Amino acid sequence: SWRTNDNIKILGSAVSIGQPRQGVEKTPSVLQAEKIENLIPIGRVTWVETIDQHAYTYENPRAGPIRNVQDIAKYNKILYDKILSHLSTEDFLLTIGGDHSIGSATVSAMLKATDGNLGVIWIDAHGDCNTPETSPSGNYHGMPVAHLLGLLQCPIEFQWDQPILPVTSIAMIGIRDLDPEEKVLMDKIGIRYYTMEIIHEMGIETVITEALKYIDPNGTKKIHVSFDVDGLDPELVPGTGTIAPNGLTLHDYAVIAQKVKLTGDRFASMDLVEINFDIEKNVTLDSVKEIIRITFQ
Ligand code: Z70
Ligand code: MN
Ligand code: MN
Ligand code: MN
Repeated sequence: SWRTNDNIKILGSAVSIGQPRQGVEKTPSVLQAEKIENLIPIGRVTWVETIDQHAYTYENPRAGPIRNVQDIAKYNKILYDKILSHLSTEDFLLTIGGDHSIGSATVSAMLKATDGNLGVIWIDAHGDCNTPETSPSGNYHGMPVAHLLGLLQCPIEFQWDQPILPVTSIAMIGIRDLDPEEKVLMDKIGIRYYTMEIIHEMGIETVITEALKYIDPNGTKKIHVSFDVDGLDPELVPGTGTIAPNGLTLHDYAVIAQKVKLTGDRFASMDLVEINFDIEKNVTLDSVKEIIRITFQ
């Protein structure tokens, strides 16, 4: 099996303020009650803590072109600091959301922890590359990648000296629902993304092999996987806020995970986000459990 000496630290990120639907913030406590840690056969697994958005946020529903921006900024700074304080180099960090707004905090923290020596695989139906100017929704969960790349003008609360992610350090897989201006921006900056169409053409194994080579040409970086479950097909994950048909299969994810795990202890961290059991529980929970098994077996 894979990396038996490492400690797996699970951090719950009970946050929904990056998008409009309630429910996604309950996922860490549901998965803790389900004892998903028992599905992880390697290392010593601990639930470190769950960071509740309500403990840190204040009423400020619409402050400018990013909804809840002050609240998200405050929450993400706390998450970023907690990751850096809890994480040691021997740990694997699994952050369970919550919506994908947390992705800018987790990746920033990993960039800081690795001195920038980090490659990111972003599994998603969406590009998450909107800026306030291109976003049709104003929802920050559609913006964390743009933020990581330094493309967002953010209020001072959102600027705490986060490192910027070079555009060549991220590859996106499963993409099939881009907003028109978001796509223009993504193509302009040349971010690497593999659409479902391309995946069907190339095959998932070639895609993940090429993606890893692209973000980490010398095979020396730590690898972070940010997994938005809407990257999977909605038949597998009906319990998510923004459904996009014709997604990845669990077998596709197994191939991705297999290649990522071949990096050994350089595979350092993962986000699991946008799971909303208020929308659907049975099928979605089965798929989430399968994701955990595939990742850690
Ligand atoms: C759209 C927006 C989105 C989910 C990201 C959707 C964003 N592009 N939705 N992840 N689940 O509002 O920016
Ligand atoms: Mn998405
Ligand atoms: Mn996303
Ligand atoms: Mn397919």
